[in-house]
Amino acid sequence: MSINRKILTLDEFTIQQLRNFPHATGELSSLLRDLGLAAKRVNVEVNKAGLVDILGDAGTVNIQGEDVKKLDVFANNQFMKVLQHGVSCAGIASEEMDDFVAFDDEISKKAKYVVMFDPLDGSGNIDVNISIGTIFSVYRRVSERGTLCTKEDFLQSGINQVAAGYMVYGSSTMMVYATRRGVNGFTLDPSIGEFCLSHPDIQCLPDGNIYSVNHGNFFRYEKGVQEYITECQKKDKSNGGPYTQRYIGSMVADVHRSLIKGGIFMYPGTTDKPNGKLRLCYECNPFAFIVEVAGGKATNGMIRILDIQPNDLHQRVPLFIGSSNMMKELEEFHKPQKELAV
Ligand code: AHM
Ligand code: MG
Repeated sequence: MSINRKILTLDEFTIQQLRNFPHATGELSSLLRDLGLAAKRVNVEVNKAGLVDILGDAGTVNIQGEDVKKLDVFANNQFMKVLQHGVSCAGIASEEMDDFVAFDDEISKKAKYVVMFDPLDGSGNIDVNISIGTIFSVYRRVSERGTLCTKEDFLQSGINQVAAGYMVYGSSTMMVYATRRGVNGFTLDPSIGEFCLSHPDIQCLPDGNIYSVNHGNFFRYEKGVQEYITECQKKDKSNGGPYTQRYIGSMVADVHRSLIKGGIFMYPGTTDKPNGKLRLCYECNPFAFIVEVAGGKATNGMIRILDIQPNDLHQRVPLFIGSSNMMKELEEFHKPQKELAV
């Protein structure tokens, strides 16, 4: 049997990247490997989700006598534990938890990075067999190594991200991550249980013809957003339209599609929720970093997402993200009022 040695696994790829930087310590590579491991464990449970529903709901006991945990709690624990046991992470903050966690052991205290994550984004879609995902962000800590990490380590603007990525648990399972050097995508090969490089050097096309937004909220959006959405529908063949509307309701899947095929994803503010729904630190910053490294753009309608200084771990911001020319087009219509700015 011939083995295709041209395909790199995630581990091989991160080690290869490391060789280009003689002074690199390998801490980021080891952290990415840890995240990949947690993702594989979560993937197994996501695939069993339907079965678990038959065997017992969250809060009950399964046939092995173990507690059946809600999948998002399970995912949260997997990512937290794997990072705690690793050597590169001083602490985490998660969309699932009110406050950050500083790892209180000697190895973690010496670690260089902190990680923020949304362990299972789009978890409302689990019951209906629709793609869901994990989103993560890696920052270099600003507190002194050797001590417990602090809130300031987490409340950094997105521009300071060292790496960011996401996993999609979908028709196949993928891990995509970005560093300043580029965005690369890996698909889980279930036969060997490894993420394999399948989408090297992902570029976000400057143009696209898919827009992604919750139309149900249309009458709650600002006028400029409404006008842009209407413009997407009005375009004729001569100017590339009408655009196609796609909205899965799992940000990971919707933005992944925009990244691969070109497109724009929007979660604007509404009259009742002026800052929208999505969290700056767990959802918007990581995707803004990935999409910008790939050549796209991300704003809150006023300023670049990556320039926003977070003041709360769970703060929400409106999000507009995607292909650079579509973002330019949006900006012609959407000139929001200052009072909606962060
Ligand atoms: P969650 O973190 O509670 O899963 O919510 C985030 C999700 C995103 O993945 C998705 O884009 C959005 O919520 C959909 O919200 P809505 O149903 O309001 O359109
Ligand atoms: Mg989420």
